[in-house]
Amino acid sequence: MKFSTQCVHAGQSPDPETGAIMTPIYMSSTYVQESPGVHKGYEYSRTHNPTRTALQNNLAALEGGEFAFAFASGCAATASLFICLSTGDHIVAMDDLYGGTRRLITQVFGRWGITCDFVDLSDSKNLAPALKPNTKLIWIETPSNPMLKLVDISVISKIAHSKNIPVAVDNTFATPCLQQPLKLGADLVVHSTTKYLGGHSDLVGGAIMTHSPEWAERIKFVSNSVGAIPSPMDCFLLLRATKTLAARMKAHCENALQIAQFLEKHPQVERVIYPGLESHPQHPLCKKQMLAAGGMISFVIQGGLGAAKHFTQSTRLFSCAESLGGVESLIELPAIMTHASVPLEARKNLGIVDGLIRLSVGIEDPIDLLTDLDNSFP
Ligand code: P1T
Repeated sequence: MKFSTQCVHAGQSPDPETGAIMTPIYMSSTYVQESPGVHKGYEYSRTHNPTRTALQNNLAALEGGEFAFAFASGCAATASLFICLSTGDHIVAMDDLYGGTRRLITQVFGRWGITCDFVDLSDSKNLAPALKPNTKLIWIETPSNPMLKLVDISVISKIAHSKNIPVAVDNTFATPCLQQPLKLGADLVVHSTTKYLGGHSDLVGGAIMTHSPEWAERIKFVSNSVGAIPSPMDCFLLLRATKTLAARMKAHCENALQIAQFLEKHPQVERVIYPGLESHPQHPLCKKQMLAAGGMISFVIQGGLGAAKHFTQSTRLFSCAESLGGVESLIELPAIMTHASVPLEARKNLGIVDGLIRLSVGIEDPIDLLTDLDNSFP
């Protein structure tokens, strides 16, 4: 099956009882057993739920993995993976990351004796010198949040695997529509399904996909033990949303490319960061690794924080809000919003300056979006 067909059908079949074409929302915490221990595969909804099962089968198919596990948020998925590590283990993580992921690593798992080096893995040569005898996980975001740096997943996976270290890729920005890390050699894929997979800014969720039975066992155990699972209602909403993922991503990518080209020519813009532009330092990797460059753009406006705030408050269609990946366009300032928890020194090194503006380009008409941006410059 091709990707867009999988989006609509994978993991789902009409309800055998009624023929309902949409997977029912099984709002049930428990399941009646025929006799003690004899059941239909469902005992208790922290462990299994039929709506979640359908969603997980759909998500596994989209990422080309054997297994998928749905979580209550992207952070819950990330934390459930890090919980599989032990005190004394070391992580090598991409230096540019969602601020909440960095906070989780340093301020939560740091207290448990798990250490991490944040390394610029957009240059694969930086990986080998960062590895330690106790390195147990490589954590990548590509494109990264918010600087949209790319990491060569297959090269990093080869280096990591030569030392038996697993590679996890947060594929939230690209989605499996544009890039399938498991097929490129990664061991684990993590998503904030709140974003493009959910697509409508109406749910918070996360997921982990893998083709490794060993990792699947570990994650299943943690998911059941910790219980950071999504509700059946959220599973339904997400399953409904992934049906249109391919169609939505096409519109996001087409709109974003036009907007990036417009911003690049604008005299009041200092710098545009979009992997689909030839000016992006890793444009060749984008063409090799991704089907299209995605719906996220970062740019630096002339005039620093004052100008950035003014711009963000002037747009009419782009709403000022955290998050991304919904059908509606959003605008935000990473330095004081999504990445405020990143230490100032790290923000400076990464280029998260006060004038950096991040756009999540929606699927509205591109003419309207371009007009909105054009009208918002002072
Ligand atoms: O918000 P949550 O569903 O818990 O997902 C966390 C997360 C994980 N990975 C990436 C790449 C993310 O961007 C996020 C959340 N990001 C935002 C809320 C944001 O505005 O960047």
